[in-house]
Formats: sequence, structure tokens, C-alpha cells
Amino acid sequence: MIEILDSTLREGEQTPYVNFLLEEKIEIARLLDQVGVEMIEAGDPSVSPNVATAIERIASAGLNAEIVAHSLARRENIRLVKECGADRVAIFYATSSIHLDAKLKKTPQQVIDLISEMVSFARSLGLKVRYTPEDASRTDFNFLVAVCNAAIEAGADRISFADTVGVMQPHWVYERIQALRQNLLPCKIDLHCHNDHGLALANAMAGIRAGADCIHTTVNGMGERCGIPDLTEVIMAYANLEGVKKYRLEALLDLADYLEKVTGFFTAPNKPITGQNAFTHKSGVHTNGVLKDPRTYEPFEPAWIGRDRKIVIDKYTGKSAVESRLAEYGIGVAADELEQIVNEIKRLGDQRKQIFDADILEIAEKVTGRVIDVIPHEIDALVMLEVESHIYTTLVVRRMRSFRNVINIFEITGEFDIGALISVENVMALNNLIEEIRRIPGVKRSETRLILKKYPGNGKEKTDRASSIRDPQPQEKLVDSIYLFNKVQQND
Ligand code: HCA
Ligand code: CU
Repeated sequence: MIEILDSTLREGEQTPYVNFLLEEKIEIARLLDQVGVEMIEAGDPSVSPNVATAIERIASAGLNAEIVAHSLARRENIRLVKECGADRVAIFYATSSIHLDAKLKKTPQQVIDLISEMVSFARSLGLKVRYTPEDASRTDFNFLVAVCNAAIEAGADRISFADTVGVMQPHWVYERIQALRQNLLPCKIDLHCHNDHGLALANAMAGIRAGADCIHTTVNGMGERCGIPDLTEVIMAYANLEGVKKYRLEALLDLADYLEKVTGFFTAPNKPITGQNAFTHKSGVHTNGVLKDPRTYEPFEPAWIGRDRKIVIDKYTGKSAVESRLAEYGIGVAADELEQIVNEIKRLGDQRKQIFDADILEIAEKVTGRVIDVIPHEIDALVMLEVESHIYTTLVVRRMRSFRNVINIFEITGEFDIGALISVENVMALNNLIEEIRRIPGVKRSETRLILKKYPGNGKEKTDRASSIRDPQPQEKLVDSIYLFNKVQQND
């Protein structure tokens, strides 16, 4: 049975430009504990007072997970770990000749002596000890065995096999872990696999197959450079492919969202499981299959992880998807009408137009000649925000970008500082999103306008949307198409 050590608070905070606040760390630890990970690596207390305090607070929070603190192989650092109240110290010290020659200037025997001494010292303080041979994957095998066995003899009960620069392959990890198992004294083996070649999760799974015990993860796969395996992917891969059901799935989405929100580190839409497109179907063939039986194009029920299936209507869409979308509104159309509606959708799609439910209803109205008097499920709205004068507008923009339903954000001139185009499934979701937006620190006032209809304008956008977000052009106008709005909410 696998174990998980989540290192969002240590490896994850080594993600470029990511730093957590104290309260954020405590919230992350709490959510990780809800998921049921066996160990939480809470940080290295020598990094900064914030890190040390966070470890202290997390260690005394009464969580079920074992609290691990990272440490260099130095007495004063190990003592700090003890003072923070962590259950375990993870002492790391590189073992590859590249690191020994270039960075540490130590001989193999000096390393063995130092590790024995530091592990014994940590044990004398009453700490459990993991020893990490950093860059283990590029370390001479016999030396690796010697130094790990020295650590185990001195009292370490875990070894973390670190593929520090992500150069392993699954078959290779399998052989190496099997060989380690045969040569190491009794201990648990952790796998710390970096994702530099996109193989981190595959490598970790191969290592577990070969007899290792534990996988290191971070939320959203954060970490130095390309990070390490994503917590949700590890849990879902083991749940679905290996039948491991011991972790609680409910908090996983919250964790992924929360991390995006507080770090501004956004995951790609095609990211497995938590990515925006993970359960969205587009081509006619796929949507037709999914509407008949979702198993045709889904590896598992999205509801298992609290997500919804989505079907995109655009030029790839077939008749069955459009028919089913209209049926959701209680609208039935004749076969020839359906064909005309689909053709019109394809025509619009060819113009690269994004098609909302409001468009489909309008097309259906034109084609059938009947009045269709229903409210679209998908609601688009413009949210305008005024920001407190002492707060940088971009800070609020960054928060806004972390919400899944925010399509576009603009810094603007005039009465409001920010305008955002949002798209949600229903009125309740709209209310919730507005509530969340209003809670963003620095937001003074918000005003929301529902979009009833939208029309393509005659002009062309000067920049693509993504680049206008990254690099706002003051002369860009908030609205690039004409909208008719209806004011729904105003607050101070
Ligand atoms: C690093 C250290 C480490 C340690 C892994 C571990 C690595 O280089 O920052 O202690 O299990 O990747 O080797 O993260
Ligand atoms: Cu690492």
C-alpha cells in the first residue's frame, strides 16, 4: 500500500516566485490532513522565521499526518527542527560525484562519516530521521548503498531516493529500487521524482512496483523547475488504476483551487484531473459517444472528484450535442431545423466565435421562427471593481485570475479600476463568485451587469486576449463586442 508525503509547503514553496503566508500554510496543512496524506513536509526552519513558525504551528495543530521538517546536515539546523516540534527530520546531503566535487568538496568517506554523525545526533534529540541522498539517481550505486546503510545503522528509518534533476525512466527506476531493496538494511523507501522530462509520476509508480513505500507530491505539481508529481494525479492514478481507496477525494479540488488562488501559479487547461478541460468534450464523435454512455470517452466519472462534465458547442459539434443542449431548455426541433441550427453554429465557429447558450437559443429562435423565452444556463456577466487606493490594482487582478470562471480581466480607466468578463453555469454560481470576488483584499466596491445578448463587432482585436492580460494596453477598450447589460447588483 502506498504512502504519500506531501511537500507543497517545502518543495512547493521552492517554486519560482511562490511564497506562502503563515495562515495560508496552516490552511494548506489542514486541507492536506483532510485528504489523509501520511506525512506533511512542512518546510526547512532555517530558511526564515516564517517557515519556522509555520512548522511550529502545524506541528501543534493536532493533525493526523506526521510532520516532517527538512534540514541540511548541520547540528544547528537539526536542533531548529527539534525546537519547532516536528516529528521527523529529513536530512539531505548530496551523494553524486557531480555534487560532491562541484558543490560540497567532500570525499565519499567524509560523507559517510558526516551522515552517521548527523543522524545519530538527530536521534539523540528524539527525532525520527529520514535521510535523503540528494541526486541519488546520478550516484554511484555502491556508494549510494554504503551511505544509506550508514544512515540506517545510525537510526534513520527512511531513505528518500531523490531524482533531483528528473533524469530517470520507469524501467530504470524499477531496476534501481529493486537493487536497493536487496542491498539496504530494513527501512522505508521514499521516491522524490522531479518532472524535468514529464516522467515524474510514471517513475514514482515504477518505484512503488519495485518495492518502495512512499511518493512525494505537491499540490498542482509545484516545486523547483518543473516540480514533482501532483497530489491529485497520484491519488487518482492509484484509486482508479491500482484500487487504492484510502485517500479522501473531497478536499482535492479545494486544495488545487486554493493553491492557484494564493500563489498565482496557474495550471494548464489540459492538466489531468484538475485542469479546466479534463472533462470537456468537443468533437461530434466524442460528444455523441459521451451522451450515449460517458464511459466511451471518460476514464472515470468526473463527479467522483466533484467535477462536472462539459460539452463544448462549436464547429466540431454534431447534431446530438446541439439537440441535447436544446432539450435541456425544453426545446424540441425538427430534423431539418436541427441541421440548419448546426450549420449556423459551424459557420460561426469558423469565424472563431465562442458560442454560448444564449447564441444557440437565438439561432434556434431564428431557424424555427418561434419565440424562445428561457434564461440561458450559462450566464455571462461583466463585473466592475473599484480597488482601495493604497492597494496595487495588479494584486487584485492576480487574485481575480485564479477564479476558474473569470474569462478576461481588464485594468481600466474611469470610475472603476478593473473590469472582468465572467461566465458561470447559473445564478447561484454567479452569486457565489461575486461573493468571493468581493472578499478579495483591496476590493472596495463591485458592480455586476448581466449580459443578455452579444454581437460581434466590426473591428479586430489588436492583441490576443492572453497577451492583453499579461501586458495591458491602456488604450484597449473594456468591451470588444457590443453588450446590452442589465444591472443586477451594487454594493459599497
Ligand atoms: C533539493 C532537495 C530535494 C530533496 C528531496 C528529499 C531534491 O535539491 O532541493 O528530501 O526527498 O530534489 O533532491 O528536494
Ligand atoms: Cu526536490
